[in-house]
Amino acid sequence: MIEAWDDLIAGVKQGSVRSLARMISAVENRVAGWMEAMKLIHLDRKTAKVIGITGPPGSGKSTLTDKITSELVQEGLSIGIIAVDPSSPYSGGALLGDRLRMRDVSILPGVFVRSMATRGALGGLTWAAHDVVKILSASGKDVILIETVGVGQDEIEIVRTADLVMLVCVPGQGDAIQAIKAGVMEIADLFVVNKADLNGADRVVADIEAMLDLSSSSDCGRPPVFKTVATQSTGTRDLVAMVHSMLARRSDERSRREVRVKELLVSLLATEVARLVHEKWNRDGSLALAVEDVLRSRKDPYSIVQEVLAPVASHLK
Ligand SMILES: Nc1nc2c(ncn2[C@@H]2O[C@H](COP(=O)(O)OP(=O)(O)OP(=O)(O)O)[C@@H](O)[C@H]2O)c(=O)[nH]1
Ligand SMILES: [Mg+2]
Repeated sequence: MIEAWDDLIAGVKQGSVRSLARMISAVENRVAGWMEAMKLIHLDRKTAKVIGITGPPGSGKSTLTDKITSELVQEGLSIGIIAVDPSSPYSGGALLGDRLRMRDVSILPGVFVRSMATRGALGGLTWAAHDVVKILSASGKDVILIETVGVGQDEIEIVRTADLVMLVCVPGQGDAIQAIKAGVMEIADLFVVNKADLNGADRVVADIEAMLDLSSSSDCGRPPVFKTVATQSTGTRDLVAMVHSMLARRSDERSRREVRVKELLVSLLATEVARLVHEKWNRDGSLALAVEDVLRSRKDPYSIVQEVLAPVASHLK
C-alpha cells in the first residue's frame, strides 16, 4: 500500500492528471496510509492561491468560475477547480448541468476539475476540501477556485479560509441582499453582481454599497463591487485583474493563514476522534450494544459518550 502511495505522490508532484485524480479519491476515501501520504504532501512547500466563489444557487458561480479560469489559463497559469456539489434540494437538477459546463474548461491545458459532494464526505467536508487543496497545490496548480453555494455552514467554512472570497449576487431575487445568508456578507472580500444584463443590477450594486457604508471597514479595505455578465464574459477580465491586485497586496496574509491552520487542526482532530471511535464501535460491536442499552433505557446516550471519551478526557486533564 505504502508503495502505491509513493507512486501516487511522485505522480502528483510531476503533475500527472491520473495520479492527481487517484490520490484525491484515495485520500477522500481514507484508504489506509492516507494520513502518512498527506504528511508527505504537506512537506511540499508549494502553495497555490485559493479563491472562494460563493453565492446563492443559480447566481452564475459556475459560469463565472469557467470564465475566470479561461482568463487565468490565457495568462499561462494552471488551475484547479473544486466544485462543491450541494447534494441538497437547493439547486435540484443543477448538478448535472454543472458537470457538463465544467467540462468545457476541463479540456483547457493545466485545468483540473474536481466535484465534491456536500454529503458523504468522510470526516467532514471542510477538511476534505483542504486535503484536495493541498494535493492540488503539490501538483503545481497556481490558483485553486472553490465554488460553493453560500447556504450551509459547511460551505461557508470552506470558503472562509480562502485567500480571497468572492460573493456572487444577482438582480431579480427580490431583495438580493436579504437573500444572502447572514455570515456570508462578512467574509466577502469582493462582490460580484452577475447577470448585469438583467434589470435591477444597479439597484443591487447600490444596496451592496449602502451595506458596506454601514459596516465598519476591515483592515484590508472596502470590498470592491463588480458588475459582470458571465455568459458573455463581460467584466470578467477586469474582475480577474482586481483579483490579482488584491491577492498581491493582501496585508492580512499571516492572520488568514493562522485562521486556516487553526480550523484545519480543529476539524482534523474532531473528525479523527469520531473516526477512531466509530471504528472501535463497529469492530467490537459496542455500537450495537450501546444502541440496545439506550433503547432498553439501561443507559442514556450522554453517559455512553462520556464513558467512551473518558480515557481521552482524563488524559487531557
Ligand atoms: N442572463 C444571464 N444569465 C446568466 C449569467 N451568468 C450565468 N447565467 C445563467 O444562469 C444559470 C445558472 O448559472 P450557473 O453558472 O450554473 O449558476 P451557479 O451559481 O453555478 O448555480 P448552482 O451551482 O446551481 O448554484 C445558467 O443558465 C447560466 O447560463 C449572466 O451573466 N446573465
Ligand atoms: Mg454551480
